[in-house]
Amino acid sequence: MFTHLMSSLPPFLSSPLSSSSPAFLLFLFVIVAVLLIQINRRTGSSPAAPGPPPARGSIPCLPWLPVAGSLPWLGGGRPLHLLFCQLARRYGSLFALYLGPHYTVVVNDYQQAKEVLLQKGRDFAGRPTMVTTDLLTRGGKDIAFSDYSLLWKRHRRLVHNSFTLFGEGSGRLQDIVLSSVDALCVELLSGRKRGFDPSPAVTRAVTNVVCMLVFNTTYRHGDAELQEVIRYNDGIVETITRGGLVDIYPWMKVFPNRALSKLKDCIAVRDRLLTHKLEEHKASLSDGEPRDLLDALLKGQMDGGRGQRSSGAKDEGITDDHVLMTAAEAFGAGVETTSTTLLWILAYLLHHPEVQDRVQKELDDCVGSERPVCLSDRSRLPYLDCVINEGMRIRPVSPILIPHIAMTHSSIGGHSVSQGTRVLVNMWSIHHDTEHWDKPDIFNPDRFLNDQGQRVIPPCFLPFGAGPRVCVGESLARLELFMFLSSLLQRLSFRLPDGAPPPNLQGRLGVVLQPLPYEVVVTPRAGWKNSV
Ligand code: STR
Repeated sequence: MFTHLMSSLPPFLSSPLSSSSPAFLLFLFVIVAVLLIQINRRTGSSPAAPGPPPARGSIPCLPWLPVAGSLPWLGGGRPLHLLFCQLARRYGSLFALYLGPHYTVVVNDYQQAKEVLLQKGRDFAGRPTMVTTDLLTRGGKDIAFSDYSLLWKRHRRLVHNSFTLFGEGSGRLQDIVLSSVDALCVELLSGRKRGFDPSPAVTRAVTNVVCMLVFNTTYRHGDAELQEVIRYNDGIVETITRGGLVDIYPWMKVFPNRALSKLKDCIAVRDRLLTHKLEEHKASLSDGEPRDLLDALLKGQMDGGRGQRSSGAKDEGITDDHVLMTAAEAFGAGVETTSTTLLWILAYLLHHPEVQDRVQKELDDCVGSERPVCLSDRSRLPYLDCVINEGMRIRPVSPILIPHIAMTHSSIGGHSVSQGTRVLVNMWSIHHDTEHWDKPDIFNPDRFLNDQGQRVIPPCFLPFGAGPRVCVGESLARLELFMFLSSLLQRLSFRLPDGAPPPNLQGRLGVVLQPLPYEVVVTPRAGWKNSV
């Protein structure tokens, strides 16, 4: 890491000491160490910070070095969620470590997660400042990464209200998904008969749905603007790995950094495109129904602005920047999470053809092949819902959620936690806890059904998080997953290419937990009357 760093140091740092000399390395190390110790003192985050009663216990904390934090003790290489599970077995379900300079408490157990997210949700609703997400969100003008504040709450409410316009009651999302599923089926059926990677087609279809929802644009296959959107989005996903280097070591941003410049380039492309859409929307905004999320946000911004002005705090309202960042985030989150979840579920269906058969039987019995599935069929398709839930349990797209920050002095499980401490909730370990789940590593959708065949949702199933920071797009995401999966399985069957091994289920942890690429063979189902 340091060799790479040295080779890219700016000229003013490489003189008078040669950038490759050991003396320079030592000099750099000492400067950084001193700085970090200072920062750490100022934030006052000591591992066993004595707190007011009743919380006086100290959380077991891994050793740390001023620069590398606890990382040298962690046995590198493993994805963080799995590493945390391993550490939880050694140190207990609640432990602390230094991620770089940041004292971080990790929660691995349902009761403690409930405390952090729900019972003391307000205490822990803060977000840390991170280099990459600050760039991505213009310093926290979004929902997911911005710190807790009154403005954030108002902004979040606006986004929530705008989302409900497209949810359950409106039928809008249903029509949008149905229109893009046709094209997806055609594309999947034209794939190589010997097997192909379904990921580009699925991502394209989901991107199309989200474009329609956010700025009311549909793209034809191969459209240049759609390609550009997919390219910049991929670039952001690739360079914004949560817990990645720059976010652990904020000082690294002063060095030339290829990932950071790529991220900046992608953000510039995104901003150009979205600003154009925003201007178009402003120019054509009418009093009627909002055409899309951007319209809804603009209308809400105007209403909210009025309320704001009357309370006297004029410049603290929801600005154009907020609207833009919300649209960008709804877009990024909508694409990444839904496409990844669909690809995980497909991967598991290839491992369990009997589950696919059972979903298709349920669809045949309840919907048939004469008409498309619609949202109102959902209550009659319990098994399909269970398959979606089991997919999100066994491979949550966000296995350690987004980091939380203690906004005040508080406690978890009787242990004191001082203000400013980072808190990570390891949802992976909660979703794989043998105390709550029978054979958690097995894909078994039936665990979401009771003896009478009705759906049950165990309380420790929290793929969208919970509390004040719960995913604001949860119900849209569930609707979209239902519409996509039901429509696909009604029309098509998925199987492994002859002789191919089933998909690797380990996954790769970046900003979301993605399946590794795999191949499928897609065939049309007999009886499906559509043109596909
Ligand atoms: C994906 C790429 C992009 O263009 C924009 C975003 C911003 C929102 C992010 C999203 C990302 C990845 C998935 C996130 C989402 C906010 C909530 C969601 C992190 C980086 C999850 O928590 C899974």
